[in-house]
Amino acid sequence: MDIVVKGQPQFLFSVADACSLPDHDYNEVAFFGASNVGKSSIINAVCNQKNLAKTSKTPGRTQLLNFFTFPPGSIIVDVPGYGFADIPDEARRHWQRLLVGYLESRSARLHAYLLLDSRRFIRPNDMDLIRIFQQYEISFTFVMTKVDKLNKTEQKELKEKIAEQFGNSCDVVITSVKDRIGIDELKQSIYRP
Ligand SMILES: Nc1nc2c(ncn2[C@@H]2O[C@H](COP(=O)(O)OP(=O)(O)OP(=O)(O)O)[C@@H](O)[C@H]2O)c(=O)[nH]1
Ligand SMILES: [Mg+2]
Repeated sequence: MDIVVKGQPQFLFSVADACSLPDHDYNEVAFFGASNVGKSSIINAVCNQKNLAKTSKTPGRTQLLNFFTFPPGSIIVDVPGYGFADIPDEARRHWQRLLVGYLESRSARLHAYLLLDSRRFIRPNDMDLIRIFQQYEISFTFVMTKVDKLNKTEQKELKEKIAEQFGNSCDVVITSVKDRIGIDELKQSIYRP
């Protein structure tokens, strides 16, 4: 399949299983995180569009990888959220197969953004994913979301908390889509993952 990345960011296609993953020569970055953490919202923010990636108040419904162009040279992937309490077992297994298949096929070239809710910090599901990233040697950046819900002191403590747990060398961007904090920084890092 020929993928052309130019003009404005646009939706490309959705992929439901790892064997239908497209091949291409662009940088690929993917947004991971718990349901409702703000993945689709942040993709819309970096793309400067309101409804490119679908956002919702009912988490955990879609189990598709959604691909978008991010001109001049990147592809963005919106990965289905995890950790939604009522998800049926079959859907959970499907998600795991999709995720592992995706990471296996992309391991050498992918940069991941792991979104964490600033109020909740790292949870067991996030830790599981970090281990999978490490297993496949996927480089990743922590993206703290919805920081508008914290006061300034709490915002400062966030970086320290992450550094305490993962060392100073890890990559962290603190963001709020609502107050447009950290969005340009994130955008720049997508150009140069
Ligand atoms: N206050 C605040 N709310 C936000 C922010 N970003 C997203 N939200 C809200 O959080 C909710 C979930 O956002 P989504 O972008 O749909 O989250 P998601 O991670 O894509 O969720 P799933 O696709 O279900 O996994 C929506 O109601 C958003 O409006 C933010 O920076 N600040
Ligand atoms: Mg979403």
